[in-house]
Amino acid sequence: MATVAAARPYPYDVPPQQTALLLIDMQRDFIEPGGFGSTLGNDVARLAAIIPDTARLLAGFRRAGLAICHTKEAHRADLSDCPPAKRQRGTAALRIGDAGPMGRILIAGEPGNDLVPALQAKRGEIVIEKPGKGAFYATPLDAVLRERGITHLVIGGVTTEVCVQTTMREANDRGYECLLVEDATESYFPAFKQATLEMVRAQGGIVGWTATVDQVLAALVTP
Ligand code: C5J
Repeated sequence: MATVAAARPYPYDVPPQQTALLLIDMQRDFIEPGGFGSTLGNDVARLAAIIPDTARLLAGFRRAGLAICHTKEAHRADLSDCPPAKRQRGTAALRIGDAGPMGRILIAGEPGNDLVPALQAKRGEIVIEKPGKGAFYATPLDAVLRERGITHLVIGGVTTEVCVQTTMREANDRGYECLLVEDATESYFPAFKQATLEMVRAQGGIVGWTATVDQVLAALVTP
C-alpha cells in the first residue's frame, strides 16, 4: 500500500493494483481556441496551462504501470444523445453540432473532440466517450473499472466544477475512494476551482481528498 501522506484532509492510501488515473475531458474542444469552451466565451488559456503538470501525472502512472482512463465529452453525429436543452441553452454563436474551425463542436471523431496532443491515450488505456457531464452517466465506465478491480480513482481534468466534480460525486455514490489532483485540474473561473477543492475535502473529506501532482507522484515511487 502506498500513501499520499500530504493529501488533505488526511493521508490517502493508494492500493496500486486497485487504483486508476481518471483524466476528464482533456480535449481540444475545451482547451484550444475555436472549440466548445471558447464558443461559450471562456478564456481557454487557463486550461491549457495545466497540460504540462497533467502530462507529468500521466507519465508517473505509466511508469508505475497503473490503470489509466481518459474521458471525452462527445455526442453522436446525429445528436441523438444530446438533449435539446443542452444544445439550446445559452447565447453562443456556435452550438453543439455546428461546424467550427476544428470540425463540428463536441461531436465524436471530429478533430476538436480529440484529446490534446500532449495527453493522447496509449494502447491499453481506457477511453470513454460520455454524452453528459458525469463520466458514469450513460457510459460503461463503472463496469469497466469494476472488471479491473479498481476501487480508487485519482482524478484530474477539466473543468473542475463541471465535469470533474460531477464525475467525482458520481464515483462517490458508487463507492470509489477519490482524490482530486489540484494542479492537474482547472476551471475557466478560478474561484469555482478553489471552491470545489474546498468542498471536496471539507467535513472530513465528504467527497474525497485533494493533493498536488508532486505529492501523488511521491507516493507512486515510495510504496
Ligand atoms: C463542460 C466539462 N464544462 N468537461 N464540460 O461543459 O467540464
